Amino acid sequence: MSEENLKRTKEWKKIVDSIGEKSANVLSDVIEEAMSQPPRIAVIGKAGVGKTTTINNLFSADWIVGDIDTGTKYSQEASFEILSGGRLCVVDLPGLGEDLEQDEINKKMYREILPDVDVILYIMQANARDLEEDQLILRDIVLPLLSSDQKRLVVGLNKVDQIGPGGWIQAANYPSREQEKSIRIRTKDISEKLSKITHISPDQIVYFSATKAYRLNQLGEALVIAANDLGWKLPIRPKSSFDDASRLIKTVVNALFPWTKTTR
Ligand SMILES: Nc1nc2c(ncn2[C@@H]2O[C@H](COP(=O)(O)OP(=O)(O)OP(=O)(O)O)[C@@H](O)[C@H]2O)c(=O)[nH]1
Ligand SMILES: [Mg+2]
Repeated sequence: MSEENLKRTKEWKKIVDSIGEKSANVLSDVIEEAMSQPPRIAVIGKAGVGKTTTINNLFSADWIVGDIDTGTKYSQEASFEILSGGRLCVVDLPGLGEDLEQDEINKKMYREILPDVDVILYIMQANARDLEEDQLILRDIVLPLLSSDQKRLVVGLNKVDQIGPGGWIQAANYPSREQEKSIRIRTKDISEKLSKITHISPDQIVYFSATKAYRLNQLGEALVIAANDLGWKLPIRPKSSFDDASRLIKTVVNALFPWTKTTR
């Protein structure tokens, strides 16, 4: 809403009556300035977990991905329009755990950048067995930077398409029933282990696959909710790419793969 329109509302009159016109104008300037700066999200995690791929597929970006070695060497930042309206500023950071010397540089970068962002998206691999390093990074680096503000954290459990038993159904671009069951069991186990070291709610932990664009909608939604909690700057939630499919395609997909209905 423009400042001009705001000043025509009943609410504006109420504010002026209660705090006076001068204070109300200061308040409106502060709100306008805050609204003009989109919420900032930093994406962090161990090397190669899919941080850049997630940003590329969530926001239609085109940043370099590391298929065989380090993908992101320096921090990169851009602002993206989100489907439902509003903008988000995203900072992609290099991953940890690849090289001792480089880790020190990257940890310093994390400590400099993370206190200034609204939301931290910590990505880890749901298909990996070893959680210890992620737990240590969360406990020793991320949580101290969040202090009491753990609502600023979203944990993304990526690469669920690689979890078995069960496999990915290419035609439906969806996990088979068996794989979906494995995904639920595995991600529940990870969430329980994470909740021992963080006090974040289950809604802040989202499993997904960046390359398959599976549950990216849920991830986007968790980010918007986390940003709104602090920034209240985004109008509504992101929508799913499935929302854009034709009625016929939706009917066919829902008939063939009925279990996908509730989670799309
Ligand atoms: N199977 C599968 N592979 C994925 C997924 N997401 C990312 N990858 C692959 O993981 C590799 C690393 O992806 P990146 O996006 O570069 O990972 P990153 O965390 O940004 O890596 P660094 O910047 O080097 O820390 C690439 O080969 C991606 O294609 C996923 O959901 N499923
Ligand atoms: Mg990267």
